[in-house]
Amino acid sequence: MRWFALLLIAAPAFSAAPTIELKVDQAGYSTAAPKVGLVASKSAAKEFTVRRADNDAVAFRGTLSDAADDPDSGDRVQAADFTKLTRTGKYYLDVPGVGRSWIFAIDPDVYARSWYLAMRSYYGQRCGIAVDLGPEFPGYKHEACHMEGAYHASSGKSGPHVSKGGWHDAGDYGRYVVNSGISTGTLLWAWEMFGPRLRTIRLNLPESGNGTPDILNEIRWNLDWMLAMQDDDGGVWHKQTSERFCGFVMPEKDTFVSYVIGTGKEPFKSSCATGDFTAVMAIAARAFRPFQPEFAGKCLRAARQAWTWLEKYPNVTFNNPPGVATGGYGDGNCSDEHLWAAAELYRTTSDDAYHKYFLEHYGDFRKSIRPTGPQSWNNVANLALWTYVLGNGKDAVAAGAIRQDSLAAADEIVKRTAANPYRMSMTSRDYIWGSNSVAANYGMQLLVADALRRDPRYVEAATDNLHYLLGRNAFSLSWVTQVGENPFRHPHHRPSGADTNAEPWPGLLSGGPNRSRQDNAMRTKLAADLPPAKSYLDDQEAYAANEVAINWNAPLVFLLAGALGGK
Ligand code: G3I
Ligand code: 9MR
Ligand code: ZN
Repeated sequence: MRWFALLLIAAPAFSAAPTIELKVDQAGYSTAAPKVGLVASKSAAKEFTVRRADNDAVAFRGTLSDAADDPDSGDRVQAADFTKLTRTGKYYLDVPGVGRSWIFAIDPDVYARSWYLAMRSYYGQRCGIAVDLGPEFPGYKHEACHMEGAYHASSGKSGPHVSKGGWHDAGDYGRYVVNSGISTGTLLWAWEMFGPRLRTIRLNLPESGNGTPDILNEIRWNLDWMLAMQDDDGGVWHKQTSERFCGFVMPEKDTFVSYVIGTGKEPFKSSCATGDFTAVMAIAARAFRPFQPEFAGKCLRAARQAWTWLEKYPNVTFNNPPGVATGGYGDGNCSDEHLWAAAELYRTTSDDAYHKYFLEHYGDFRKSIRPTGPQSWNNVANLALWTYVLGNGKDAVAAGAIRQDSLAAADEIVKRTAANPYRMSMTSRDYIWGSNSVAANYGMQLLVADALRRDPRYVEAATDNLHYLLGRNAFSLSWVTQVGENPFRHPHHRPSGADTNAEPWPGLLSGGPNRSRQDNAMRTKLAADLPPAKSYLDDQEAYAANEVAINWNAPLVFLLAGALGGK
């Protein structure tokens, strides 16, 4: 017995399984950045060590902070600050009496892999082409899908419609212009803001090596589909989906007709879709000009034409027509999309007409730049306002006001983030469907503020939201598939559910906790009275908590781009 007891005492820390009571960013921490892990435990611990993953040697010793109660999770949280540890390597946190954490890295370019996977996930979402993630991910492939489309009666047209590419929206195979709008816009912004460091990153796409940066190659796949959704009169149809969701099959096995769906009455196209389309095509015109000038010209012509339609029909909202049950992305107010269209067109062309529209209307939206509630698929006013200042909008009063609002909101978010025991920017009310994208969009908001006035606090708070998504959360889960040692594994994602691979498709962000429990899995499988941050389960059935979506991945890509090493 005696020798056995001794063995237990002397057992190296690594033999224990990691505990969810310890929370770290499972991708890791940049060498020069603040590095904090969290402890949420009933046992009152005081000391911690950071150990090397390869030999358990102690690399850092520290004292835990006092515990703070977090009402959103119900946890009592202490912080383990090891910012001073700067040696490149792989480590874990060890807290006597609590346990050890999952492994994390310290590295000058610690998010390179995560960025690659998160951005490349769009390639996996491609519709209309055979996809194969290659030798790196054997078995992750699907055949060309949804190659034929048709006009739905609600579109005002009939007959076949050439179905051109695009990305599957989410865990379903629909393609929705409104959601494509903020997703593609956010990715294009990532390019515009962090281009120098993204330019040479190879995503191993069919187009790689064609002289265009791969991030733009991937974005173009969706732009071509969006262009195909524009009618001859300039208006843009709302979505292209089947009439109802198919089962959990691979995309090429989805035999439902892929319809171009409209509003069911004149003018058939919707204003929110057309506004988002205009903005995105205007940005694309700027981004593609140096690489594919002809395509850039096509995007700009399409944007101008869409603008003309929008001026004529500013208030056509979309609701699913009878017989259609796929996603709605219904938004009752398209004036923010209209403003975004004006702002991006002005930034691209400097034309007076767009400027005039912007100046006449931006005042109505100033409250959109606020400390709670960042941009989202149905609220793009922030993007409109920011693009004006980022693009050197000429009116000093407007530009000054927007700058002021942006910095004041960011200051407030920084304060709130520092005061949150989990060190991220979410409020109790932010745990909605797709809440992880709210965290990511706060991060983006902070990085935009940093672009307006450099402030390390903004970058730090933005990165804190990234840490939350990558494991420093109530579940100690990395909410990005195949990133980190303990990622979530059961996304509501048809290819992941239908294929035979053990792990889900890589690089996808989970929707995250949803206090409203808007699906049956959440309603029936979760304990009653969970606090908002804990209203989550890693279950394929739980589409209101565990689906993935292109508009959720996009701010993650933006945030990761901001955290990449390099220029
Ligand atoms: O904004 C309100 C908030 O004020 C309120 O406190 C809260 C209470 O639940 O609700 C918030 O609104 C929610 C809204 O998302 C926020 O954007 C709604 O409840 C919620 O139902 C709505 O969910 C949307 C969902 O479709 C259902 O319509 C998601 O945003 C949207 O991302 C999701 O999109 C689906 C597509 O339709 C189909 N493809 C998959 C995709 C992802 O799940
Ligand atoms: O898979 C669908 C998902 O993409 C949507 O976000 C969600 C809400 O609209 O709906 C999912 O489809 C479910 C449908 O609404 C109800 N029957 C089960 C479907 C999931 O297999
Ligand atoms: Zn498809």
